[in-house]
Amino acid sequence: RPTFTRSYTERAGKFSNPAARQLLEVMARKQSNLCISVDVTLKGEFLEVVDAVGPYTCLIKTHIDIIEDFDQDLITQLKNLSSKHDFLIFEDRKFADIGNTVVLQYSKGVHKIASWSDITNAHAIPGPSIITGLASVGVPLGRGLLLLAEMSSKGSLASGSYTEGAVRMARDHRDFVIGFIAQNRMEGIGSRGFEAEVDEDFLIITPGVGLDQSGDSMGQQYRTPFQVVAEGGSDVIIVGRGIYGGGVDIPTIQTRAERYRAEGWKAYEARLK
Ligand code: BMP
Repeated sequence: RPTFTRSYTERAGKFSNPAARQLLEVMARKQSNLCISVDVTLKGEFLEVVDAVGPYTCLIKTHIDIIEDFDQDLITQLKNLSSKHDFLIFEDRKFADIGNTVVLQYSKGVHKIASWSDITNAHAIPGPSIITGLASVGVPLGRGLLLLAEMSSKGSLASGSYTEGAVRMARDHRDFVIGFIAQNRMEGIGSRGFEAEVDEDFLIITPGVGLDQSGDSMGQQYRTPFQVVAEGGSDVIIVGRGIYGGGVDIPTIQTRAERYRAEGWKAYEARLK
């Protein structure tokens, strides 16, 4: 039985990585496969939105480097909200450098990402050394890594043999790489024939999700939760502007978050059958 037709709870027990296990457990507990990307640029607004949508989400995705008035207190408050509402934190850092540099970017600087972010991600472009570098910091802390295998933007170069290469890199680092940012499932991709027999499971986390729009003016492309989860077999949908966008008030943001949570969950239940 392919992994994506099993329940999140059943799959949780199969992951050795603590961040992957916790994420799947939260998803089952809250009936949410919705990751909310809170791409706003002021601390106060960021925390207000996170507090408002916390009940509906399994994972809050951040771009911490866009916050203009970042300080350590933001992290303290974000972690408090993650306990209050029971969600994990995913810093969408997209590391893309040599091992030695990503170690420093992950653990040091103003943001000290490794100290608070349960999950982060990296491009495969530098080769396996990016994983070993990040793992040297993240594994002792129980963190998880997603590799970017595909992107949602028009004309993305991450396809074909590039995607295959990313999947092979992930297979060699199962303790730390928990899955992919991708538009499709990766089973069978880049397999040399024998991996198909291995009971492999990777989380597929998918951005480019929207119910009311098909894209934006800068190359973003949207599919619906049903297309992504029920038809495509993805595990987690990422929604940003579909929830907080358009300058709407907090009650509207909450209504939208619940709508995406319900749609994502319905699509998951549909594929289990
Ligand atoms: P929105 O739903 O507002 O389009 O936001 C999508 C979010 O997902 C953004 O934070 C973007 O950086 C991220 N993202 C994406 O859109 N496509 C990808 O392939 C990878 C991403 O991380």
